[in-house]
Amino acid sequence: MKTSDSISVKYRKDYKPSAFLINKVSLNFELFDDYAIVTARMMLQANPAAESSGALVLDGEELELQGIEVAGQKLVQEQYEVDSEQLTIWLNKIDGLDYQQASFELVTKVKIYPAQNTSLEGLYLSSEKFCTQCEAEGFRKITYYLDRPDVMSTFTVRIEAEKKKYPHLLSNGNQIEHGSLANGRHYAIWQDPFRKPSYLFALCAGDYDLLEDHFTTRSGREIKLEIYVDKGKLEQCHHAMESLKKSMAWDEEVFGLEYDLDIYMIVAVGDFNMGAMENKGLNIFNTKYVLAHPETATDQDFEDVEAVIAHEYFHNWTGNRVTCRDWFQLSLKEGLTVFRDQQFTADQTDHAVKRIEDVKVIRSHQFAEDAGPMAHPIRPDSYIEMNNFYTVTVYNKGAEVIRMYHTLLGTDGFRRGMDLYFERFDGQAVTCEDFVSAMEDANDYDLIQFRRWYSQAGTPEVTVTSEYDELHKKLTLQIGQACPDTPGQSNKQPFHIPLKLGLLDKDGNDLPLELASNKEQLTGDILHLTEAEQTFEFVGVSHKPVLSLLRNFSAPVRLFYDYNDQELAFLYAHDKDSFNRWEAGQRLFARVIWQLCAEQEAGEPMQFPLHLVNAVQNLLSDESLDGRFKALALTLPDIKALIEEVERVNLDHLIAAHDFLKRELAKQLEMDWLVHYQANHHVGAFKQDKAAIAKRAFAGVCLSYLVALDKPKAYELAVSQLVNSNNMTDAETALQLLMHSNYSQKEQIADDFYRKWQNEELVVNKWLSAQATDPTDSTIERVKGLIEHPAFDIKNPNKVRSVVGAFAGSNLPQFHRNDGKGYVFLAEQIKQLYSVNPQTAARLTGAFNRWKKFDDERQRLMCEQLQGILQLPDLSKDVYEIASKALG
Ligand code: B3K
Ligand code: ZN
Repeated sequence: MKTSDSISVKYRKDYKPSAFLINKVSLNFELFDDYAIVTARMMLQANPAAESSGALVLDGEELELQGIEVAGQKLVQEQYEVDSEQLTIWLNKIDGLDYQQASFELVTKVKIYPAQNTSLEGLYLSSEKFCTQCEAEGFRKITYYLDRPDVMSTFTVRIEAEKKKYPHLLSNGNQIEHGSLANGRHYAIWQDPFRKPSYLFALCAGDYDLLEDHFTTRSGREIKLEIYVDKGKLEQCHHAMESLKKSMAWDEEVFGLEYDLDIYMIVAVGDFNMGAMENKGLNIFNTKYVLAHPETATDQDFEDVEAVIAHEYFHNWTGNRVTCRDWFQLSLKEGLTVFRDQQFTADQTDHAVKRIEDVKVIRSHQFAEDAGPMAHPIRPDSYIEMNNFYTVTVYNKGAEVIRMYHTLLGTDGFRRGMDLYFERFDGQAVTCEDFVSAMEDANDYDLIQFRRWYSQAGTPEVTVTSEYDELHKKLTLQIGQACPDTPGQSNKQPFHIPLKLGLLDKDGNDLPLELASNKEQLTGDILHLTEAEQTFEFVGVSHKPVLSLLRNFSAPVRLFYDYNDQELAFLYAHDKDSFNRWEAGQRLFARVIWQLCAEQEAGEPMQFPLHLVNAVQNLLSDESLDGRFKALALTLPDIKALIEEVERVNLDHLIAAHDFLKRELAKQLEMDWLVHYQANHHVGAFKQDKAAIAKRAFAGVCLSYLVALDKPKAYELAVSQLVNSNNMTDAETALQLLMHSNYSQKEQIADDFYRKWQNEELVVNKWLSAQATDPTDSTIERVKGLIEHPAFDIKNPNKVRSVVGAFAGSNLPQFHRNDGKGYVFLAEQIKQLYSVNPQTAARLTGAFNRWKKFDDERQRLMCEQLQGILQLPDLSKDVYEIASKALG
C-alpha cells in the first residue's frame, strides 16, 4: 500500500531554474523488435541564472544504463549514482572538468523495452509500430535528461531499424539524410531547427499508408503535409487533411500566425492515452481523431476530428513556439489553445451551437470537478502526478478565462495582447503571469483583480435580485458574488466577472442600457462585477423588462435569479441571445424535474405541467431556428449537470423524474415528433453540408422522444433507420436508442451491428459503449461479458473508455445501482489496470469523486471501493492521488 510518506508532492512555489542547460542534443535510436538502444549526446552548460552545484541530476525511469561519458571520459562508479528516478553525476569528481566556465559534452547509452511498455508513455508499440508520448514527463522513459519544459534545446535524431518492417522512420523537424545499412536495416536523420523542451519530442517508425498534400502559406512558402495511418485506412484520412488546411488558413487569418517548418506530419495510432499530441512538426494522434468517413463516423466525429486537428495545429504557436516554464502553467498553453479551437469550430459551424456544446461540458464536468475533492485553480499550486492535472479545469475553465479577456478587451484588443505575447516571448518558456501582463500592457487595461481567476478554485456563485420602479422608470439590480471553499482554500476574494446582459421589452426587443451612476461599471452590454455585493441602477427603462442575464455564458459562474415560468417561456421563445434562449429552456425543464422530485419526496404522484407543452411546441415549429440548435434546445438537461445544482441528491427520484418528463413530452407531442421526424429524416443520397447535418441532429432528437413512448411503431422507425442508414450518424443514433430501450429484439440488433462492423475498430467502440450505457438492469452482467469479448482489450485505452469509462461516467442508473455492483465492477477494472496503464486507471478512479452527493448507503458503498483501491500493492501514484484525495 502507498503511504503518504512514500509520495512526494510538488509545489508551484518551489520552482527554481534548472542548474544546467542543454544547448544541443543528438539522439541515436537503434530499434529492434524487442528492445531499443538509445544513445544521447548533449552539450550542457551551467545555467548562469541558477545556483550551480557539482551535481548534475538527470531524470530517468525504467532505463538500463549501459555507459556514461563526460567530456570524453568514461565515468566510473564513484562518479555517478543511479536510482529508479534519477541519474546523478558528480561533476566535481571528474578530472579537469571546469563545468562552471565552459560547456561540456555528456554521452549516455541506455537500453529500453518498448514492446513491454503498456503505460503508453515514453517509447512504445502500437500495432507493431513504434511511437512516443512524452508530455508531461515521458521523455525520461526514453533517455536520461533534464525532463522539464524550461530546458529547451535543438534536437538531431538518428533512427535506424529493419527496412522491411519499418520503412518509415520519422521524428521532429526536417529529414536531412537517410540511407541503407547492412543486414536489411536503414536509417534516417532528422533535425529540428527550433529549440524545444523534451515533452515535444516524437519518434515514429513503422509501415504506414501515407496521404500527402501541401499548403501554401500567405507569405508563399510551400509546406508538405503528410498523414500516416494503418494500412487500409487511407480513404478515412481526407477529412483530417482538409481540417488541417483549414486550420492553417484560419490561424493566418485570425491571428496572423504562419507555420514555420517545411513539413507537417500527423501519425495516427490506435493505442493512445488521450486525443492527440502536438509534438513539433510530428503530431501523434489517437485514430479516433483522424479517421473519419461518413459510413463509419458520425457528424459529431467529423466535428471532433476537425477540432482536435485544429487544436494540435494551433499549439504550434500557443505551446510550442511559446511554451510553459513549468507544469503548473499548463493552462497557459491548454486554456489558450482550447479557446482558439473553440473559436475556429464556431467559425466553421455555428457560434451559438458551439457555445452551448462547450458550456454543457463546463456544467456537467468542470463544475463537478470544481466542487469535488480534486478542485484546483486553472493554475494548480501542487500535484502528486502531473498527468492527473490535464483536467477540464485547466483546459476548459482555462479556455473560459481566456474567453473573458476576449469579452473584456474585444476582438481587436485580444489580438493586440496576443501579438505582444508572441513579440515578447517567442522561443521562451513562460508563465501565466507573463500572458496576463502582455494582455494588460497591450491594452493599458488593469487586470490585477482578474488574476484571481488563476489562483482561486471553485465556481463563483452570482446571485441577482431585481426591482423595477415604474414611476421613475428605474431598474435596480442587487448582485452578490461568493465562491465556495475548496480543498486547501477558503475565504475567497471577489472576482472580476464580466456579466453580459440584456433587458427585454414585451416584444423581446433589447432595451437600451444606461447606468444612473458609476458608468464605468458598464461597457456596452457588459456589467463589471468586482465586489461581494453591488447595486446597479439602470435608468430610462421604459417598462418592466425581462432579464436576460449572463448572455453567452460570459463567465464560468453559477447564476441564481428567481425567474418565474412565464419569464423563462418568454426567453425560450424570444431572447436574441441564442445561448440564453437555450438556457431558458434548460431552466424550465430543470424546474419541472426538481418539482417532480419534490412530488416523489412527498409521496405524491408526479404531475406533468401542461404549460411546458406550449413552450416546447413553439420551439419545435419555429422555422427560423437551425436544426442543431433545436436539437439542443429540445434535449433535457443532463443528469450530471442537475446533480451539481443540489447539495445532495436522491438519485432514484431524479432519474425517475427525468424519465417521466421525457415520456410525458413524448406522449403529449407524439404527432409533432413524428411529423418533424419525417420531415427531417432523410433517406437517399448522403449529404454532409450544414443543412443536412442540422436535419440529422433534429431528426435524431425527435426519434429519441418517439422511442421513449415504448411502442412497437416507434421501435420500427428506429430499426428501419438503423438498417437502412447509409451513414453512421443515423445508425449510431438508432443503435443507442434501441439499446437503451425495452425493445425486445435488442440483442439481435446488437449482434447484427457487430457482425457488420467487426473489422472497423472505431465503430466497434461505439457498439461497446452503446451497450455499456444501457440504463436497464441487465447491463451490469452485459458489461462483465463485454470485458471478456474478443473486441475488448484492457491494454487499449479507447476500449477501456468505451466500456468501463462509458459505464462509470455515462450510465448513472447502473453505475449507481443500489446493490453496489456498479462500484464493484469499476473497482475491479481499476485493479486490473493500475499497473498496466496508470494514467487511464487514474481517469477511471475519478468516477468516484462525487460520492458525497449521494445517499448514505451509496456513499458507504463507494468509499468501501475507494478504500480497497488504496490497499492495492504497489499502487501507482496516479491512482493513489485520485483515490486518496477523494477520501479526503
Ligand atoms: N498536450 C497534449 C496532452 C498531453 C497529456 C499528457 N498526459 C494534448 C493536447 O492538449 O493537445
Ligand atoms: Zn492541448
